[in-house]
Amino acid sequence: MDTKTLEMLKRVSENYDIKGSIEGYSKYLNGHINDTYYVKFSVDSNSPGKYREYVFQRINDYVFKEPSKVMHNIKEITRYWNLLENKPDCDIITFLDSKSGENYIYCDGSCWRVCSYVENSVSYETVEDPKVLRSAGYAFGRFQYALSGFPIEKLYETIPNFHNTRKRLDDLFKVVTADPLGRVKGVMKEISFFERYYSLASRLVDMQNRGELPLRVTHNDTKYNNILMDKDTCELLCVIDLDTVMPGLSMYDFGDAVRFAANTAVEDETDLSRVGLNMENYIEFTRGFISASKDFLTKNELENMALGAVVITIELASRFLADHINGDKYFRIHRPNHNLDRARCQIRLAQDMIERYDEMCEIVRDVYMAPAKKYRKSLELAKVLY
Ligand code: GN1
Ligand code: MG
Repeated sequence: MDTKTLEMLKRVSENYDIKGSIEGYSKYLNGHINDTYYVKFSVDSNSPGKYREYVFQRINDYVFKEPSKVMHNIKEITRYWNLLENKPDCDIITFLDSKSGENYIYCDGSCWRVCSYVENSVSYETVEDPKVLRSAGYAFGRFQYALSGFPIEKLYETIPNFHNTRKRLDDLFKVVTADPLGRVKGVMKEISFFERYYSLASRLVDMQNRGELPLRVTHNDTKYNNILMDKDTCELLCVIDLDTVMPGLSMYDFGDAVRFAANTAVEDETDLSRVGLNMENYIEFTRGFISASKDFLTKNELENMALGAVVITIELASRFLADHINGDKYFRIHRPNHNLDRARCQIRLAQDMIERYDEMCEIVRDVYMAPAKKYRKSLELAKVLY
């Protein structure tokens, strides 16, 4: 154990009513933004088997300029969630109150929060069983449904224009012009992709600006690994990573999940021949998500779900590429050119989605138009996995 980290975690823990002393910790490596630690406390030195497990997280304030607003959003939706009459069959992560009663603290100038480790839980990076992905789709659909009555004006837009894809592409073109590290010459082909698909990528923002799509409370980071499941039964336990819960479009949550979980390869795959849309995964996710949300979504939202997947994939590709050109300031990298690899992978995936777009739309339509019996069956199947 590194003593500096240990001391820091200790100082954080002193702000909470946590008993015992730190027995060990490990760092999670999968997030691109925050620093996350699993921390184990032995409760009583006389009975070594007794311990409590927590997750400590330092919020990245380069990305989240006002962490207290992030935590405000989380507090508000958690309160609402806990008062729901019809409890959703999947939970959301709850942060502990500090000694001063807030769901976060400041330590050494950084904002931290702590939650109990969810026992026997696991989160997956890749989809082993598409049926479990259906269950994940159900969880994210239920998330939106459960929060559909939440007074949206209570939420801050913690990262302004987070999914304003038109602006994301404009920002990319600006950094291309600035070219602070001379990296642009190596990515001309990639840049032309964004020029070509600029208007396609802007379509949802334009529809939103014309008032054709309602704002919802959205999760905005619906990666498969943001769902905790029971290690043994794959039962849904809870939705995590509530940092970007904000007003948004329903299609972004659908689309981002598809982007991550229905890729035939990982997010940063360098062998682009392995990258593409996994249609079986897409179908299963669609079934789960739509079965949980179809009753409250508008026809226009349902009709544009597949577009959400295309748009969000192009958008993330542009964000990775912009960060590469800008010197990797936003997304944590684990190797040189990592953000470029990520961007190329997302571009390849978006190209594949564009080619198969009609089929993607057909599938969504088939699922939401399915006669009640068939629809109920798909819902039941999703529930069997609980
Ligand atoms: C970031 O850190 P992580 O993995 O939870 C990013 C998302 C991206 C994602 C890509 C606040 O999320 O928007 O989709 O990486 N979060 C933020 O893997 O920008
Ligand atoms: Mg996140």
